[in-house]
Amino acid sequence: MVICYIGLGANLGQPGQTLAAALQQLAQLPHTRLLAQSPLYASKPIQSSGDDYLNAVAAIETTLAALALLDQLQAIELAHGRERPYHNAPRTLDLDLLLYGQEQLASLRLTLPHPRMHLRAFVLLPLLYIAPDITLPGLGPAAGFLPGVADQEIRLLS
Ligand code: ROI
Repeated sequence: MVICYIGLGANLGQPGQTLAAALQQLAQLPHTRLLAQSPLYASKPIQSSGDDYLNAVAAIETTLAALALLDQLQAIELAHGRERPYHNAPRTLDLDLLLYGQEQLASLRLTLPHPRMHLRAFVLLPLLYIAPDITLPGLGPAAGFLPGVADQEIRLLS
């Protein structure tokens, strides 16, 4: 069993409904259990334009291999009409594999930990909500990166 963290984001369509559905789909993945889900956060697009994003982070426990999990995440994105017309385009659903246990990996398809997760308030805040003491393999405690994202606009939705 490996504990993994998944980042969820959406800013097209019905982001609230989409994230709720995606969390259910994560809970129903084969060989996987949903351990925790953060509340929803609203944030201004980073390196992009368009409507505000809704973001959340989920913790799962799985026996799926990392790439098999990535395949499952991409299938859920596609089921929600995810298109990739251009880099960082607005999206109906983005599922990022942030952490796969303690794995450190840099391959064409997958980099672990997610290479930009420690630079983004929309990942760090929901992650720290469900895992306040978490350490990012190779990088150190996630909380140590909060000062670096303090200028990014984000708010917790109740
Ligand atoms: N910005 C915000 N606020 N939330 C996201 O989920 C998000 N995802 C992305 C980019 C385009 C980098 N910006 C984002 O992929």
